Amino acid sequence: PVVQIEQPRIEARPKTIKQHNTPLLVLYGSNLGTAEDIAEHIAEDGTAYGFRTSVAGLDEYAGKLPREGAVVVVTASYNGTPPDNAVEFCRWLDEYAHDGELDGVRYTVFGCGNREWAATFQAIPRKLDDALERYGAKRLYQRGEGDASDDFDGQFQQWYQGLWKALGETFSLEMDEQSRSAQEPLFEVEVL
Ligand code: FMN
Repeated sequence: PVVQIEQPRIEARPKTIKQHNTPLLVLYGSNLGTAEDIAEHIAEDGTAYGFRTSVAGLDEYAGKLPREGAVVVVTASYNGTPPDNAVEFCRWLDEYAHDGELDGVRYTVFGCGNREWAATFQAIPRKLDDALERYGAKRLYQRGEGDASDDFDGQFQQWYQGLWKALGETFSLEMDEQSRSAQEPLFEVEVL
């Protein structure tokens, strides 16, 4: 079955807080736009939280992950293989990356998947999460999994709620928790 996913809807945004300019790079692996939309919204919220944000497809950063700030990866899988704009990134990890190459990189991963592809559910997010750690990057926050055949939005929200706190702790930032309710969703992804 074809699963149609609506554009994420912005519910509320963090108020602008102190501009600390910590770099936040949000990378996506996406064919149909779900992971890309989520990446864009994470970046927008990051800007509102005072980060210096950028968003790009994973392939643009093959072999070039920054050691300053944080990297958030949002990616889908297609029959266990990478989305079109993550092929080179995965090839770099498979064939060229070596131990210690990613020392100093801090990252987290959210995977967009669908359990109807049971054998390869979350294959690429899991692979990237493992490989980044193996080559020396530090996971600053646990990987999240969204399942489009289930409560994708709820699963995303649960992961997302802890993301800014983890980033704040990693970089010793004063995140203004009173600027918004921690329980209030920033946006929803509806699976139709
Ligand atoms: N999800 C998985 O977890 N594992 C898969 O192997 C997988 N294969 C897919 C193959 C096809 C042809 C399609 C249409 C979807 C597949 N999915 C799989 C689900 C997509 O990864 C999921 O819908 C994701 O949100 C799509 O993200 P995108 O819109 O950013 O491309």
